[in-house]
Amino acid sequence: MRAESSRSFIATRRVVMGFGQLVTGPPGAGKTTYCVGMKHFLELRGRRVAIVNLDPANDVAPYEAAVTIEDLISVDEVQEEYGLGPNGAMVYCMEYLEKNADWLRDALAPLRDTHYFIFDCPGQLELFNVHESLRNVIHTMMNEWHYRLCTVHLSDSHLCCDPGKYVSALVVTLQAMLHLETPHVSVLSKVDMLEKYGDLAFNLDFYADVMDLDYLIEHIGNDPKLAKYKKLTAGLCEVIEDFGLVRFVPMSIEDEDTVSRVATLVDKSIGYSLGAHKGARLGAEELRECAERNAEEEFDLRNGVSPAVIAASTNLDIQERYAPERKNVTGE
Ligand SMILES: Nc1nc2c(ncn2[C@@H]2O[C@H](COP(=O)(O)OP(=O)(O)OP(=O)(O)O)[C@@H](O)[C@H]2O)c(=O)[nH]1
Ligand SMILES: [Mg+2]
Repeated sequence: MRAESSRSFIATRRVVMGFGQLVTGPPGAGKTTYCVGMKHFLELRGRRVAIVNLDPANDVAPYEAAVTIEDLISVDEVQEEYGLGPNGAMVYCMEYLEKNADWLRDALAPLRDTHYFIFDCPGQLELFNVHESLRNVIHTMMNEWHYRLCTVHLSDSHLCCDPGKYVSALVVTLQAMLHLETPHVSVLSKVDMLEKYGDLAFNLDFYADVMDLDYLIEHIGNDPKLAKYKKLTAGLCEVIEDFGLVRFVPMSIEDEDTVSRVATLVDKSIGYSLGAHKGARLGAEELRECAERNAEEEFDLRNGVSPAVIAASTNLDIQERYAPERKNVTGE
């Protein structure tokens, strides 16, 4: 009798899960390009991937979306019907999506058991930093529909070339992490362009690891054009350091190693490696075996080297490939 009731308890807990990434970031950060590149990367490794377009202004997307918000609402229609500007219309579209979240649930349902989702999100900052609708839809997906989602937040690496812009990228990224409350991988996109973008004051790992920001404040203080922002920058840097949450993974979509690094971090953050879609239906014993196997494989791959050391050496590799060496944080 007891065995039967515990079996039925386990049965009710085994729900079909969906897995995926929400791709966010400011306009032009490379979100749509990333969706196409990551789909290609994962498909070559045998994963079935569906891109979901959640950007109602994405009229010439370079992919065939499995699901697109344009079947529900489009920015052009809203602008025309309600006389709104592009920003207001986008906010309206997200509120409409929230009110019609069932549409999204039904559109994803036929694919969730077989496909991994990549959600191409709009670039309007307030939608993932302040406004509630997109966040509420994401939370409904995670908490009610049992999706495991990781936000991949892109910031264009050209922002590293200007200390003020870099600090603003840190603030926007932190704000998105705190607002969306999902597992989060922050990416510095387009690192292949670093050399063309101009001079970096410090090595790439300084920007990627968000090292001691006092050096950045000092650097701003030494520049007559930026000196007046020193106090403001110091205040913002203090907030960022107090939270201690923001780190970036440098990535170029054409560089397989860097894309692989992002994919691995995302998989770990949502437990995808634990038997993929089947993970939701594995028993406790199978899950334990799966986790042990993953840990062993990871240990072999790292050959006993700590993740922090691996990350630092990878950043140096990327720097060598795409940007001439700069000062280290001590300015030498
Ligand atoms: N060199 C280089 N260019 C890139 C990379 N990723 C994206 N781009 C380019 O950056 C530009 C903007 O990319 P999109 O993917 O349209 O950016 P987005 O974030 O989707 O833009 P919105 O949807 O307008 O917010 C395009 O010209 C891309 O080709 C990259 O890794 N390297
Ligand atoms: Mg786009």
